[in-house]
Amino acid sequence: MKNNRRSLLATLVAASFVVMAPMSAFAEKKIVLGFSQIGAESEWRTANTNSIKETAAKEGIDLKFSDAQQKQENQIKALRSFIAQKVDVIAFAPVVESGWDTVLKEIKAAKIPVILTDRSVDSKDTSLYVTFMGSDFTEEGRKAGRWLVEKAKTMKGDINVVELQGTVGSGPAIDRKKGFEEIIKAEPRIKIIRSQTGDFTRAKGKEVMEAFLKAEGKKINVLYAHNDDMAIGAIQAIEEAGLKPSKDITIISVDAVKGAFEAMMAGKLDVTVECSPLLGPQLMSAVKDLMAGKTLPRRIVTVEGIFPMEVAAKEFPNRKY
Ligand code: GYE
Repeated sequence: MKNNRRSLLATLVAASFVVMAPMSAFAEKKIVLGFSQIGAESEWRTANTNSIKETAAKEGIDLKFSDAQQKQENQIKALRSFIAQKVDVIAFAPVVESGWDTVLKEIKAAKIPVILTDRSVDSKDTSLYVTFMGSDFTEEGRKAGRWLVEKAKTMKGDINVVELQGTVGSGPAIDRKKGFEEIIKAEPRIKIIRSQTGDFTRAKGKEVMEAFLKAEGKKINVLYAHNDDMAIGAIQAIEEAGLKPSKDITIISVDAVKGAFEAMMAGKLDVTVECSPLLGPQLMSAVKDLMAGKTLPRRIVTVEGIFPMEVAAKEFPNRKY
């Protein structure tokens, strides 16, 4: 009898293990994050993708990563597939600002929280997303403008600027233009004589700079590029036209990727405004906070600086992207 009881107890304990095992596996269920990336148009974007993938792996978050190849329609498709997969959280870097309301409403109806990273949307209904984390692009434009207004003190006569804009309709292109224009107004000698998109890529930056040089030639004193990749492409065009970057044309850009530091150390780029792509850690911690029921701040701004050519060699070893 005693033995029987013992074996019954043993059976019960064993059975409870069988029941417990899948339960504990359930308790450890990974957070599933759907992330829609813009593409791989620049050094910045590659560093951003790596930061997100590496941090998700480190934090044990199950990342469903989708690359939209610079197309909004691909991003919308990816977002809809995240709804179908019932992910826990959706994050994305919207390629342009407009045209997201319909899909954002679908996500809201599915009760999935949305985090905007890097770029924002222009939706009037701000309840469609929880937070926007990323840089202040207007301030980046202002920093570029302030550097030029200061530099103008050492320059004579009219200062003709050509501008390479980022992707049409994107937050950074709109705001970097706005911030720059706001500041250069203070110095009437500074004039933007041509402004066109180079789509944030080296190839397009080079192509458009060639066209600027054909049309304006030696009249060009300054190039303001909305990112380093376009500036690097343009440097090639300037050299191929027989001119000297930085000496004949002052060059200002944004991002502060390693390629820009190399160009500064070679004396070909004058200054780059920092824009950090290393958003992985703050994104993953926001995802975890959300899942733990915490409230996130509506706006999380990345802190960043500006690097002129003179400090490039000293700063280069510290650069992480
Ligand atoms: O400056 C550019 C990239 O959205 C801040 O996108 C980002 C921009 C970055 O392609 O290099």
